[in-house]
Amino acid sequence: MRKAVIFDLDGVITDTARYHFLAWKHMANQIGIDIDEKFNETLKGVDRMGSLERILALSKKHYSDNEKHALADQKNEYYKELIKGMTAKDLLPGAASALKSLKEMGVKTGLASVSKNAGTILDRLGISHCFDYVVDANLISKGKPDPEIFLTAAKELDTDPKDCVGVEDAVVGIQAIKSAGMYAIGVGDKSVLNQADRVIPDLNSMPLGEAFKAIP
Ligand code: B16
Ligand code: MG
Repeated sequence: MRKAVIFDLDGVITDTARYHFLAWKHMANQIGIDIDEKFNETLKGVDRMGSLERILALSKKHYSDNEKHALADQKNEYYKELIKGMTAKDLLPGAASALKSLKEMGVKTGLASVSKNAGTILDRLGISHCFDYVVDANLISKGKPDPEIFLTAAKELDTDPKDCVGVEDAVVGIQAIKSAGMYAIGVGDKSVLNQADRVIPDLNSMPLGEAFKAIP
């Protein structure tokens, strides 16, 4: 039986994608770039500086490292304002019950988010205590699709990667889970997350109980 489940945050436990989009759009508009929701899809699971690089690639202007850091800070300040009002109401369907059931089954739980705001968001959602280990994005040197973040979670949970299940909504996240040698559950669209071992619409469909024991 699998011994640990490692969850992504944004798009799996809560939907902060909309807030990231509004904050990036606000920043981009101030330097004469516009982005739409379709473009925002390409930023899912990509870390802060990686997302900024993708946005700046839409412009011909060159930005120095100092300018880039100032723009990233500007986006983050706006994003922090937007997430101020988050509460347990912002948990995605099935998230709270899946975490509770796994605890009752004695399965360890971890969080693998590249967001430097993950700790704050977990506190606002009231679920910090539900995880045995949260990877601090500040300690990770390589973002998804590199497996580093999932391997770090497995190590800290003292569980062999082959005994872990990873849960992700982003293509790069599924790639990271598979490269880590774990079983990958995608949350979202089967045609997009086609590298996952199984795809579910939301955490209400998370395999639990007998279904969890049956995961190969
Ligand atoms: P921050 P996840 C990711 O969270 C988001 O999907 C991505 O859109 C965002 O750019 C990234 O966190 C970094 O977030 O600016 O707060 O550090 O999906 O890995 O939970
Ligand atoms: Mg995500």
